[in-house]
Amino acid sequence: MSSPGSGKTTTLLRTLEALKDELRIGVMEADIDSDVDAKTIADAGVKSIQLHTGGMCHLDASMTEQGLKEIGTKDLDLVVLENVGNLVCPAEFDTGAVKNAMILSVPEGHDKPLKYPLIFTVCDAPIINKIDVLPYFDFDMEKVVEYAHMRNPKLKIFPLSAKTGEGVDAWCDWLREQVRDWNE
Ligand SMILES: Nc1nc2c(ncn2[C@@H]2O[C@H](COP(=O)(O)OP(=O)(O)OP(=O)(O)O)[C@@H](O)[C@H]2O)c(=O)[nH]1
Ligand SMILES: [Mg+2]
Repeated sequence: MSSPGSGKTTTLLRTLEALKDELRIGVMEADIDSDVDAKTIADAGVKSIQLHTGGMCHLDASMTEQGLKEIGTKDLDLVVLENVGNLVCPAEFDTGAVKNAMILSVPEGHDKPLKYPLIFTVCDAPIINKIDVLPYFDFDMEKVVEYAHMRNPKLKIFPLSAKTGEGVDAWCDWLREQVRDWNE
């Protein structure tokens, strides 16, 4: 989950690059319209489908269920669902996901956990993306961590750049751990 353009698809591409040789991964891309993101993922050689919400700003569990039937989970270790770009509605609906990650990108500002509390409360792992542009923004990394932990002290926070790859290893380690724990 994240705002439009904070880097869900780009982070996913980096993640797939790191994990696709060890895990069988499928991607379900949700958007109001178009199949741009599903094509981007398919071009990277990963199984993907596009879900359309028909104008709605979020996915719900029944749409996820339909998506899982379409993609077929028999030969997959991990299915990733990219929700519609929005910091509000996706947090209000349970997609049925085992774990939820969200992305806040540096240009959006460090105050977002104060202004959009629910998404930071319901997610397990916030990613702070676009750290390569930190020199150009008044983004306070200590404050964002403090504000996010006010919402949920258990959050594992991953600052990274999907563009340069910095910080992606720690995020992928966490994801690997989640898949291992789930399969045990
Ligand atoms: N500088 C920089 N740009 C990035 C980074 N990650 C993504 N971008 C750029 O941000 C823009 C949006 O990235 P996407 O990955 O399409 O974002 P998204 O969240 O999937 O967008 P929607 O699916 O439309 O909500 C693109 O121009 C990316 O190249 C990053 O770490 N650093
Ligand atoms: Mg996207």
